[in-house]
Amino acid sequence: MEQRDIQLVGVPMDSGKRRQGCLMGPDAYRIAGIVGELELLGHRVTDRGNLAPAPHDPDAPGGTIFRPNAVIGWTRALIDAARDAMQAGLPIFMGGDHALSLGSVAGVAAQAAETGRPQFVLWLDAHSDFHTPETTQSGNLHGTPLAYITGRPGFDGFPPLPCAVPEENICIIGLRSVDGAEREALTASRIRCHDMRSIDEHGIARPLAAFLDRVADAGGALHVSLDVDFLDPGIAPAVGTTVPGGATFREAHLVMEMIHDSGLMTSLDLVELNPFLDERGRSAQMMVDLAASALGRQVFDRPTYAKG
Ligand code: 6HN
Ligand code: MN
Ligand code: MN
Ligand code: MN
Repeated sequence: MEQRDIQLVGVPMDSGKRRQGCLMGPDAYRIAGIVGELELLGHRVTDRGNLAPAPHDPDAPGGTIFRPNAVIGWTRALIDAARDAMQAGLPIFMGGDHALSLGSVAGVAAQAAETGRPQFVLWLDAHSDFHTPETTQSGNLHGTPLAYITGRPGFDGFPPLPCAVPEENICIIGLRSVDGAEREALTASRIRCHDMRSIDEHGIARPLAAFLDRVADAGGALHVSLDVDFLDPGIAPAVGTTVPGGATFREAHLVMEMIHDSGLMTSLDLVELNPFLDERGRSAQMMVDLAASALGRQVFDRPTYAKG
């Protein structure tokens, strides 16, 4: 198995939504043993510690958008941190809420462009996170990263996007909660969407395999953004935006195992874990196990068993 230089980037970001707690995420992943689990697989692991937002104007209380300036500061810091970490190996962004992906994806895409590789994004989420600051009803910017990284307008004051990700290079799997304005924009876009109804009918492997084939054919870099609420709340309760009917234990692991087998993943977000809502650390552990599966952990890796 290929040994990777894994770069852990802690992002204790909580400004993407009103319900607080995601800032404890990076430490929860550390306590759940993410370093040791990845080292067990033969990888070199560097924990780069926790990031801080770049200096930014204070946010006025009230306002329709929650803490826009803090999110701008985080996005600025993340774009630089992501480019840096990409040069050193395979970054894992340990969130923090999903607003961190404005910066993580913008940064890795800029780095890929410099090396001449097209950027692809696999979005594993109950939500499409395709609002702009103009269409969001909640005012929570964790619902906007896919709009920012595809270059949709409305992100005034945010760092200019170094390199937009083409819509046709994005695949969302796990959808079951999409707002009206997002639905309209998604339908008009070239983003590939696979909702839970279609996963129920056709399985999760086929759409994923088709997407991975496209990444491979294009010689692309693959960023995977894993939102805790992709998973069914019964197996991962530690998230503020649970939606029933999510991915099962095996569906989620199969996705990560197929990603590993493809050898295509170049960066990973682990987002939306709110340890305050967890039950004895099980959601944190599940996310660490999924990261390990994407990096080579096998369900069954003893060929001697096959002999019966
Ligand atoms: N997430 N569409 C809802 C909103 O508030 O805009 C939910 C967003 C969830 C965000 O999944 O990271
Ligand atoms: Mn999300
Ligand atoms: Mn979500
Ligand atoms: Mn697809």
